[in-house]
Amino acid sequence: MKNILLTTVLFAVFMNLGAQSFMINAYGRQDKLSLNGKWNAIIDQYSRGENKKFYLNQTATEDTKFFEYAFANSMRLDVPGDFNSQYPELKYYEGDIWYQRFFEAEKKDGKRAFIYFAGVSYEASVWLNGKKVGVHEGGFTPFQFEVTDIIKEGRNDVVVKVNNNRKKDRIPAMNFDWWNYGGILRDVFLVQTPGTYIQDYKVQLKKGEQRVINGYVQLNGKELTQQLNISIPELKISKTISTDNNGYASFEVKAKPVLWDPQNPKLYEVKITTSSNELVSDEIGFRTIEVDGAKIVLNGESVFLKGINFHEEIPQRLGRAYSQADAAMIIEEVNALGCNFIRTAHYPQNEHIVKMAEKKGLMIWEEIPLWQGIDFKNPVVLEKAINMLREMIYRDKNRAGVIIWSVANETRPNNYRNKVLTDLINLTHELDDTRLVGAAFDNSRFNPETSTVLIKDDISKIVDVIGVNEYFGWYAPWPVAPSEMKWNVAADKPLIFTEFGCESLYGKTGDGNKAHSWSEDYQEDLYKKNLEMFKNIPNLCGTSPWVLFDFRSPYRCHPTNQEGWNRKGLLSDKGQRKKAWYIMKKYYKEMEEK
Ligand code: GCB
Repeated sequence: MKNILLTTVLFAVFMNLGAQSFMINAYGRQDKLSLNGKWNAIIDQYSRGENKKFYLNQTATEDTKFFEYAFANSMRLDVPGDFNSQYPELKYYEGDIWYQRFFEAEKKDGKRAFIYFAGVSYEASVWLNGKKVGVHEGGFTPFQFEVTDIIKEGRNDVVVKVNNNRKKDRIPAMNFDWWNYGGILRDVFLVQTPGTYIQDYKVQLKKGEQRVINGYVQLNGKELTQQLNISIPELKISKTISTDNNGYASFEVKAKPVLWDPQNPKLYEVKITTSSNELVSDEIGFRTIEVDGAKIVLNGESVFLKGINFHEEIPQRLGRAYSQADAAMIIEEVNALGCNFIRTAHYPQNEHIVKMAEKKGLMIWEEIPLWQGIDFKNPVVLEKAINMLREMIYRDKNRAGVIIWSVANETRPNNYRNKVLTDLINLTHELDDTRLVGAAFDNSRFNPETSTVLIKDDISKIVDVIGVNEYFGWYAPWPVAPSEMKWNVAADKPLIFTEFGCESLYGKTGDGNKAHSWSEDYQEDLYKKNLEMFKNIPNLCGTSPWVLFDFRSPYRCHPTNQEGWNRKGLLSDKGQRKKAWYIMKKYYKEMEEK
């Protein structure tokens, strides 16, 4: 009975997720129509829209009929973009919002059509011309639905119901320290492909080799056995391969690429062409990343990660970041601090950010939103986490910049959590043996008898890299002088401080010894103390302060110091540099000179 119940539950999850693999690199496709722009929208606070068939977008024609909704003349929302930041009355809104727009399409003989969403938070249900095409759960990864048989020549009508309620079985769950932005957050396209198209590919250095590129191509369609060409013109590589009955072909070529690294983030144009003349192009870098004892080794040389965390948010606009211009603004501030590493906290951020970071020589820690408070007991949650992990790795496996996949942030040991994280770590290694697997822990503890910080957590033993979030001087007082603290946390493997810091209000001066002064002076002093402590940690391989900008969070209620902002930014919400910024800048400059 228990098994039947479990099977039913898991089946329900897969049905719900729609589980259609999206095409990799939609941005690199030849035939795509942007569906960005103004969409009509209806607020549906009590979730009556499905019952009332909003997706049919009807207007009354008979004298005896009427409809209590209409997209025509309704409110308008920009896509991409979160809805919370677009109207004052939506600031705190959590629930259903229905989006609708018309678009003109050309129906092309023999071609397939897909509606592709780069990210909708948190759940999207999609209808085209009145027919339901699917549902996707998870706010930070792409999804697509095939609409070949539904799309019409001329005017088409697409309707999306977006829901951003927080729920116990969602990821993240009921509570999280950032704004619960809902909406069609990222780009939307109609992509048209040949009958058989390139669904997926991987082109990377072979594990442990600097002179061998390998990978695969996966086709989707009826003509699965084809000849494909993979070329990297600058490396004078042009290789023809044949796919098998399942549309799959792997390949391996010798090559002497200039390796991607932060000083020279070299990317090569890679083109994949099928017999039906589909061409997908990408820009791909080649590098190796390994762990050697307690060191992180990039292209054979040990590297120190000079990092920073940020949310996918433009604080000056009080909303989510979604465009290339937004990515440029954030990455420019990362560069100004002298970083070579970012942690895209706490979820996969949009591809503009990931690609721009890679182009600017930043190594990336990418994470699924398994953030505190997760209901690990519920098997449905494990299935959702697996799906999010698969989608993140699937989307970004060709990005040389991504060096670490992280499975969680701040989860406390118990049997259920240990089982879920173990499954996720094993799966990550299985899906990608060329990158490192990490997680961020907040359960290291100071032992006063030995003046040593230790961790007791079985999961810390099975990650490749351990991330520690430590808030001495803020959530916990300094137990002894920072220079007297010893660290023995996973001493045999690389340790990164994935978070440290404290709040300060830009422009506030005050007592550098008092946390409740909320002053830049206190924050500056806390940073100095941390840097002092870092000197005595032999396995320290990187630091990533929390956080680049002040960011919006309903957690943060102090009426004058916070006003709905987490104030741990090195930059204020207006982008002004706080005193601690200069401390970190100097530290990273010194690390560069070492
Ligand atoms: C943490 C969390 C981060 C929070 C931060 C804070 O440990 O990982 O998401 O925003 O602390 O400011 O408390």
